[in-house]
Amino acid sequence: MGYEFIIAETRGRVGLITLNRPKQMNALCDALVRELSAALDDFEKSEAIGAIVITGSQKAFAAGADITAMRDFSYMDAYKNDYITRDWERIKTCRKPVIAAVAGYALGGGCELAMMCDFILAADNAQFGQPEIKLGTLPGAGGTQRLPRAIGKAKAMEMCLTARMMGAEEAERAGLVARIIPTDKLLEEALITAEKIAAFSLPAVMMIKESINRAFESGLNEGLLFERRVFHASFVLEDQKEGMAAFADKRKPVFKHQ
Ligand code: DAK
Repeated sequence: MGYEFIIAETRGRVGLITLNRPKQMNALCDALVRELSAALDDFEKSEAIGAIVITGSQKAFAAGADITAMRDFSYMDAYKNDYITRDWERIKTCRKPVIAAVAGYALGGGCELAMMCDFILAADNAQFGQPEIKLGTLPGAGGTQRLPRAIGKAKAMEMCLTARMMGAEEAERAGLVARIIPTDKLLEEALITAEKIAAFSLPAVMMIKESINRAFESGLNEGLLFERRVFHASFVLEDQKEGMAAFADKRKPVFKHQ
């Protein structure tokens, strides 16, 4: 898999995508986002992959969209070309679980990219922020919508209006990240977590992801109804029969991901 701005590799049943523009702090140029989208396509298609990790370097997950690339855009450049959007949306539509393993800066589009993943594991040096206000613009890839849902209105307003960065401890307290991990252990721990998920029944994992995502897009009753229907549907899975039989037989289940 030859890419210029990312490295895509597999580790067991995990697809690992490393953002790789070190000189620009992994700033998200159009080509990088296109490659990210292509790598997600490949992992999504592959029967051998059950979970995906997106990471950066120890210094920067991603310092946002590439400012030098977009500084001279006209409205029509951005609008007609649907700037970054098509490939950007690919992260949201991924049906397999995606973990963001964030060390260093996750700013602007970098923070928005992390928030589009299913959950964030943060290194103890992680710094999250939406500093677009300093550039005379605003978060444009979900920041004004996902950040308040994750950490509440007060903190989201303060961060977006002042460009204040949030460290890992505050981010964990506020609910933005699932867990903090020492920086030098981040990738190892993210891969262990992803491998654990990937070992479970893939369709059951996908059903859980889909159901939890409904919690953000529907009222409680609609969400509960969706969950009930998916739960009932899970009885069609061979893996459900295997999982419950294995529990009764006091042995480890062997999932076939079907
Ligand atoms: N773009 C381009 N280059 C960047 C960059 C960025 N976002 N961030 C860092 N760099 C480059 C720097 O220019 C510098 O390059 P050289 O001067 O060495 O050539 C190199 O990376 C190292 O950066 P620094 O010298 O500044 O390093 P420091 O450690 O002093 O500071 C920093 C690190 C991350 C705090 C600082 O570089 C910084 O503040 N960077 C800008 C952060 C920022 O403002 N990010 C928000 C960008 S706006 C959308 C999708 C996405 C977006 C919008 C829409 N759609 C789907 C529609 C996203 C928008 C944004 O993210």
